[in-house]
Amino acid sequence: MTQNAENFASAVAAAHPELLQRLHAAVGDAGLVLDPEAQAPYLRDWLGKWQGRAPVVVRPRDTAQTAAVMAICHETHTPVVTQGGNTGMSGGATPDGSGAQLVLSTARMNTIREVDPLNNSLTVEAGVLLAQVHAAAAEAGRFFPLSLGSEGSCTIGGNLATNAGGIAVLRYGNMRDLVLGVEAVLPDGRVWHGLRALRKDNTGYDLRHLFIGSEGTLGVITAAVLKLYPQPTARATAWVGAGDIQSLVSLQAQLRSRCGERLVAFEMMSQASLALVLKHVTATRAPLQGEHAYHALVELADTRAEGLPDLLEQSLGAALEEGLVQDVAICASTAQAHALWKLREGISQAQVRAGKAVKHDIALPISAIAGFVADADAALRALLPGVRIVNFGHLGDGNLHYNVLLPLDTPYAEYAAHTATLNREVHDRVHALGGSISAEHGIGQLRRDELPRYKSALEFELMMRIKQALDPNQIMNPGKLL
Ligand code: FAD
Ligand code: 2HG
Ligand code: ZN
Repeated sequence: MTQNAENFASAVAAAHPELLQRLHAAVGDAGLVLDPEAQAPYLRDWLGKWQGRAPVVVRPRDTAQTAAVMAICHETHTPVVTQGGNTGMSGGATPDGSGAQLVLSTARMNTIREVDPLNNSLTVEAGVLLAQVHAAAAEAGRFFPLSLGSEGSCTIGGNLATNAGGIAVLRYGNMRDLVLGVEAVLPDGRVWHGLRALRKDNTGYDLRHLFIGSEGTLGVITAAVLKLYPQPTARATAWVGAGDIQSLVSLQAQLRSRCGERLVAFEMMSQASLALVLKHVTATRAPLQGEHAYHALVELADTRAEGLPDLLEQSLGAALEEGLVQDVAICASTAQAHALWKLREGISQAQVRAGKAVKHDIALPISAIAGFVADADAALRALLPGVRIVNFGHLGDGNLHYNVLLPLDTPYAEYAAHTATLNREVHDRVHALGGSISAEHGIGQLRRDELPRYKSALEFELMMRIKQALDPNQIMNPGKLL
């Protein structure tokens, strides 16, 4: 330990002597992070938007150690912020600035407990990375479909706690749809063993769904049973340029009818979003000649290759002839498909480099998207002339990342003021159309204060009652979600 770390450790020990001793007894040296330098990555989110403090970062090795830690926190009323890969977009995994909230990292709970190809299921601990789940499923000749740009760093626990979405929801659903069972440590340290591997179980309330999407506010998810699917062996990928967003809305409906389950992704990006990636992400090039107001990345997949390329070609050919789309490029190789996905997955990074983003992760009925975009674009441009709108997302799910980029050097007070105004402009419109202000990123601390405006009083009260029932001492991720 450095001198600095020793000083910090003794300051923590002086402030919380019993707590630290008991935590040490529960998780040992390897499970405690006291060195401020080693703690730093746990105290800040990846966007650099939130910075917190914590007396200690605890890294339990397994469910039993997590239960022991939670029992201690329950007795001492110590607030706990659970953290997986720390890739969240809403500040849910960052402690506040009080220095009182302990961070519980699941990083060491990273065992794949069982793969059962006959049952098409896989049991994993919460700290296993999504990419590791993909690899384990593939090794068993199966497929786990959740697919996010952050899959090399995000964890299954985080995916569950945020009910993550991503690029394959259109075909397979979001994380909630991909889970058979959950194991969780309750705020008082008891373990709920809900690791059932069943597709049918009507024995009362389905408690796993309470933990999915709960953002660390009801307990610590320690393991899960995930659904596996047949491994698609053939893919056909294309890029499409269109003159307006309504054409893409119509195209996705047409492709759904023509291709059925084989349509696995329909991702949209505006010309401004594409231009951002081309400018800020290395080794990328424009997929089509000329500019189009909107673009889509379309992918079909199947366990049989026969007919797949023809189906894509014929479907997009028909859309071209009809004038629904302006241009199409169909990939001739896997390398070409990777290059297209790099464009889509580069948008988040490009935004970080290009400006200060005011993000809106919204869901709308797909039929309302074009009207919303026309209305919101006009309103925002009237409000802030020259504003950069970066509109992209999972069009096939009705999920837009309707982001606004302010210049990188925007002073904090101005950024905060614009954020409040833009949020209100966008979210009021979304709400009026029956949409959601968080489609897939969760509420965290980013949207907490906005939530009561858009949830009915009854819905809010029911959520509060559930929180009270499971976490009466309010120690699980205080200041997030509710
Ligand atoms: P963290 O960020 O560590 O935590 C997120 C929340 O879950 C926090 O509230 C935390 O307290 C809670 N939590 C974490 N683990 C547990 C646990 N074991 N028990 C209880 N609570 C827990 N998200 C999407 O939905 N779709 C996308 O397409 C998408 N693309 C992304 C692309 C990039 C490049 C990046 C950086 C992020 C993207 N995300 C996306 C956001 C993020 O990756 C997801 O929200 C992911 O599910 C978070 O997982 P994590 O392990 O990093 O969780
Ligand atoms: C995506 O779809 C992610 O790429 C990130 O959900 C969205 O950066 C964003 O706003
Ligand atoms: Zn997304």
